[in-house]
This record gives sequence, structure tokens and C-alpha cells, in this order.
Amino acid sequence: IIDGWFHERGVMWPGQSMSLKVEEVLYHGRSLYQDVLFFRSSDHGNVLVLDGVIQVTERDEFAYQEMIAHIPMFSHPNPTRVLVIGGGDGGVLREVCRHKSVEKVVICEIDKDVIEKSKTYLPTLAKGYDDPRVEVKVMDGNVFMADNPGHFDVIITDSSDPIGPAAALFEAPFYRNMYAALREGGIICTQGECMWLHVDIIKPLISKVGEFATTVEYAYTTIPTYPSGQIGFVIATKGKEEGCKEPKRRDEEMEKVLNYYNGDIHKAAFVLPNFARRAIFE
Ligand code: AAT
Repeated sequence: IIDGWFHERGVMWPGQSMSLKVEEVLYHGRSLYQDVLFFRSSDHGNVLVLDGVIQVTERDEFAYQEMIAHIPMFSHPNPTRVLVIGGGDGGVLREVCRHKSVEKVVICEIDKDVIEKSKTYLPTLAKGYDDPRVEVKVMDGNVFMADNPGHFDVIITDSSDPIGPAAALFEAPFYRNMYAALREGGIICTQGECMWLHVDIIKPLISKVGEFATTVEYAYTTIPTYPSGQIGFVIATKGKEEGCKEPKRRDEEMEKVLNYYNGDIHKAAFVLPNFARRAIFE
């Protein structure tokens, strides 16, 4: 924080930086895994930063949480068992729990400080933890996945970037383990970085996952406070030849309360500009 502004500088987005004006530092400490910062910003509500990287602002979090959750959830006809890796703020849980078909949601987050502090400083996200269908495991998602975690309809990996505790979550063995934990017809949706910055991460990941998954696709959302204003998702299926481009269900009541996701933007999210289509799939 310099002169009352937080600057998001990082080697994964060289030469650029998102800056937010800080009104008050709410919490700053070091957990077992990372540097944890919560601050109140002038115009973006409360903000969570891990190892210097913006994870959530209250102003635009819905653009990410709704899309990473509802694209796979609405691509499945009847999701009952859901697993979330990461996502300690609770925002993805909040979105998954909107689906009435869900009977159980397991969340595996590595950092208990993120969970506890989010309950204080990001209550509109952490309310996801209040749902009785939620079961919390505090452990490394990579270790959890390697150890026979059961059978899921949807697995969502809401992870931080591959520098730090989430590095293994961008590697093929983790994807193989997620795939093994899917029921037939199941869907994986993961934080898939940014097409403007990270095709060198996205392309090899997509091709490795394509070696064993039935389908693998890339969709994206716009979000002002993530690097370059966009973030994508790697979406893979087990036994779903048609992939996830078309929603299997629509829920008009839910769409009335959501702020980003609808059935039309679901389809649009898979349509890539030429530079990204070539760089990722050719
Ligand atoms: N909900 C949107 C915010 C995130 S949070 C990413 C979460 O992943 C963090 O809570 C972090 O503690 C957790 N995490 C990191 N590594 C692991 C791991 N190995 N196992 C389980 N959880 C982990 C995503 C922000 C994206 C930022 C884009 N620049």
C-alpha cells in the first residue's frame, strides 16, 4: 500500500497493475500459507488480497462467482453432489446452494484464516457457509483429491493463481484425480486464468485434460478487478459428448436474483475471439 492505494503488481501480469484506493486496513496477517489482507476500499467495498493478488471485491465478485458456479451447475440436468476446492470466501458456496437439487456440497479450502476472516469482512459471500448442506474440510485440495474423495456431479476449483499454495491445482495429476472423482455425466469447472495474459498456461492445460476427459472447453467472464478485466474457466466433462455450451436447464426465478449469469450469457461465454481461439485450440 503506497500513499493510500493498493497496487496489484505481479510477475503473472508484467508491466500492468490494478490499483484500488484504500479507506481502511481491516486485517493484515500471515497465515500458515500466505499473506492475508482485507481492506475497505473507497469504491469497491471490502477487498480480499492473498500474497498481493486481488481475490475478491464486494463490488464485482458476482461476475466471477456466478459464472464459475452456474455454468457447470446449469450444464448438469440434476446436480446433487458438489465439491468446491478453494473458494474460502464462501461466494461459490452461496451460488451452488441456490440450486434446489443439491443435497451435499463439500468445500476443501487450504487456509482456515481465509474462511474465518471472510465471515467477518465478507459476510455477503461467507453466508454460503450457513447452508446445512455444506461440509467444510480445511486441507490442501491437491492432497484431498489424491485420496479417494467420493463421487460428484460437479467439481468447481475456485483457486488462486499458480504461484503459491495453488500451484499443484494447475497440473495434470490434479485434473486426473478430479476426473476420477466424477460420476458419469459429471462436470469439472476450474479457474482458468486470462486469455489476454496466460495462453501459455491455458493451452497446455486444455490439451493435457483433453487426453482423458470426454470434452474440454474454455469459457470466460468479464470482471474489472482481475488482471486485464477477464478471467476464464476450464470446463471438462465425463461422458457428455455435447460439452457444456448449452444450458440443460433454465430457472427464471433464479435469474431474477442473479446479477450476471443467465442462459444467454452461458452460451456466449464459450465464444472466443479469434486470437484466443487460435492460441488455445490450434
Ligand atoms: N472466490 C474467488 C477468490 C479466489 S479464492 C482462491 C482460494 O483458493 C483462496 O481462499 C486460497 O486460500 C485457496 N487455495 C489456494 N491453494 C489451495 C489449495 N492447494 N487447496 C485448497 N485451497 C487453496 C480465486 C481468486 C482468483 C484470482 C485471479 N487472479
